Amino acid sequence: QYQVPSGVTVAVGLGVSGMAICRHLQRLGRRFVVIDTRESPAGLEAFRQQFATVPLRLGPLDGLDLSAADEVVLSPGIDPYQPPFAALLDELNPQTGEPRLIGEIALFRRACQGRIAAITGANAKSTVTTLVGEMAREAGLRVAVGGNLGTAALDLLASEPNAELFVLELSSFQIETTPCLAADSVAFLNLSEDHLDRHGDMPGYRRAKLGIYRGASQAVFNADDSMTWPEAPLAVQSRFTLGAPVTGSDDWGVVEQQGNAWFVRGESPLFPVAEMRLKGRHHQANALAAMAMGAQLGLPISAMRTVLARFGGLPHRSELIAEIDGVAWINDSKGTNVGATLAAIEGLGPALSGRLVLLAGGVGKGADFRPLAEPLARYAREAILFGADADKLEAALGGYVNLIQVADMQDAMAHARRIAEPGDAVLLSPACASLDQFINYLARGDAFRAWVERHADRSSLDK
Ligand code: UMA
Repeated sequence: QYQVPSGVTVAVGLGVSGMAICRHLQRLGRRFVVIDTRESPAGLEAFRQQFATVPLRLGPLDGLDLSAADEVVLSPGIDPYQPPFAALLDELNPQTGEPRLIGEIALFRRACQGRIAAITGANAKSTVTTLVGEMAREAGLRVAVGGNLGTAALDLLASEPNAELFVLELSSFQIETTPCLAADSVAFLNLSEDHLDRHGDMPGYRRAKLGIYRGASQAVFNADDSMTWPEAPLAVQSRFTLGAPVTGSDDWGVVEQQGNAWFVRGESPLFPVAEMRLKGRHHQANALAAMAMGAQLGLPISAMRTVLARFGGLPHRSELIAEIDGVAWINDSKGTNVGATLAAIEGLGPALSGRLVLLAGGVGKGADFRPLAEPLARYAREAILFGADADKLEAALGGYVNLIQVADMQDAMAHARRIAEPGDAVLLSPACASLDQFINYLARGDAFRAWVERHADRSSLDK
């Protein structure tokens, strides 16, 4: 039994957000206690050093009595629908009139003085967040960028107190515990299967993401993906499409003019797609979404165009590491779900003179891998599978593409090196989380990079 003292705030989770929540509560001078379900969470040392006098309870949640707490602030990794948190879902804090169960982003909303732009979606949200941040900076705004990507939102308030605009990438977990974000501009980019182990099913996952629209004054969504559309119209809304805008609309789109693709807004041409440094259809959608948000935030097209001509992409997202003997080695370790891997295959496949060698596997989070089968049949030489859910991948892809199962990513890379031919691309886009064999997707991508760079050196020595 652990009864939380009355009148305190409870911070749950000792990860990146948990530490940011603690620092924020301390800045506010609030009394708080901290809980983590793990016996020895990774951040324990750092916590004890920074918050020596703050009570901490570790281990299973049974017997935890939260009834006296003012407010419970969850880290995104904690499911609010499990006991003892679920019982608080409909309760209000008598002091603020807000729900007693909230997350880091709700605290951020309360404290933030600047404008907020927020981006969600199953995939590409980091790229669009980064683009919008760069565009705003190019236009001369003081801007802070973070959230699910990079620095935790609450830490931005302390590190960039004078920012005029906060550009946040938000996950479904973060939105779920934010009663009303009331952002100046939000974007919901796309929806495909991910995190079903937590949200139960696609309607549950979608419902969580739709929460980004709560209280928003302007919104951007994907005309080609009806799952992203708000359930009730907002005052200002812009749509983007990879095709031509609907006649009479001011949608953002792409049209062919005399053999060249142009970005357009409604019927007005903006600039040729070829000016953009990032290649592939999926990046055109990202550029359109970023421009639509930029326009809502009052940024000039010239600044947005400059950034698109310069921006070369983020690490671990379809990142070209090296070409060895005519074979491109591409790190898309951030491809942690089927939608992301599909985007990488369909973006890269048509551009190759050879074929794709796909390295995939890890923890599948309950996803259906079958949507990968057709595109792999079209573009792949072989799929090399490893990790916890390799069998599930094999069952979904067998008969469509040549397959082999190996023990781990290192073996997959060695095998890829043997079978790849000049003009091919070896693509690490696992469609799975990495947690069975790596600390996170960054470590997986770094291991891929290190292997490629070692072999690139050796290959140039050989010559
Ligand atoms: N955990 C417990 N018990 C606890 C607290 C956490 O077991 O009491 C576990 C969680 O189940 C999870 C891990 O610890 O497996 C980390 O969870 P967390 O909430 O402590 O995570 P943070 O370190 O605070 O990092 C979170 C985001 N992580 C998640 O949502 C899982 C980070 O996004 C984000 O950068 C950070 O906050 C700052 O905002 C990472 C991520 O993987 C990149 N996000 C998912 C995604 O992009 O698909 C949503």
